[in-house]
Amino acid sequence: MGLNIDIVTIFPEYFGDETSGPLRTSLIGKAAARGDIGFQIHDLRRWALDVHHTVDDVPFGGGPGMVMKPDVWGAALDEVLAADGAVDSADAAAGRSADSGRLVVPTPSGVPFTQAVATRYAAQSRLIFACGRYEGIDGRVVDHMRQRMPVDEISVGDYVLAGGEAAVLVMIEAVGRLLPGVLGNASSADDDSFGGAGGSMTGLLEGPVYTRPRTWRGHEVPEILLSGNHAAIARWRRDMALRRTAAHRPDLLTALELDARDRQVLAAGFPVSGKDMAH
Ligand code: 6GU
Repeated sequence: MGLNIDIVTIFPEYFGDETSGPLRTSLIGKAAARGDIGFQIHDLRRWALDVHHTVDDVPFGGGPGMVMKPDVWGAALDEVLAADGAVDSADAAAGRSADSGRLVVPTPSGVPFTQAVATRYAAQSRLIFACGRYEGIDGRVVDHMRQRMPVDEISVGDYVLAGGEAAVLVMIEAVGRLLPGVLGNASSADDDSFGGAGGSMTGLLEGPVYTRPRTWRGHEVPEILLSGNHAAIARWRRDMALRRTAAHRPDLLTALELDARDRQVLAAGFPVSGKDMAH
């Protein structure tokens, strides 16, 4: 019951403390307060045994930057894995401990993090995130850990971050909102961009949304949204989603089953209501 998350990092302060910071804020913070998700942050330098708490060294073969030491990471992961994942109070009362879970290594050379990966992670009982910095972690650490447990090397996008910490927060937010009881409106996950199993918007980017007032700085809310015709509104929303997907992410269209109406909407051109973001 619940998801137990361990994070090993040289910047534990990045993740805040027991009462404040990104893991105690908003939906994730409430889930943590309820015990639906638990966090244990570990400072990698605890396992660096020299006086300078060294965690990195020069790369074999030469080249720029530094590589994180396998002995330090090995000791850290051995100890974190040997401890049970933090268990919520219901688990503790029932004598349940978390299983060894999955090791997730954020890296720009990983496989892409997608909504499907987030959904798989939300069904786990334990995730251990190993945050690399510098040029990365000695490759033997992942090779060794793969012999002991499932290991995922994951990228959150085609750009390079200075370390895995921000990527871990991205993944936790995507996973956390999928946990039972976390999302305020259970159906809103299905309507999201990339959301939902089988809704009319599956695989599409979401179109624009509107609230009051009906007129703002001369811009009107689309008339159809005021019509009360729910079928027509659903069709309009799909049309807008199709156009936005074609404009922003044409690569996603190839995976969709388009009907005749969909094709007609797309042939009519690309104007995306709500104005384009990129200039
Ligand atoms: Cl997961 N880590 C780092 N350092 N850079 C990234 C990334 C992860 N995903 C994209 N860029």
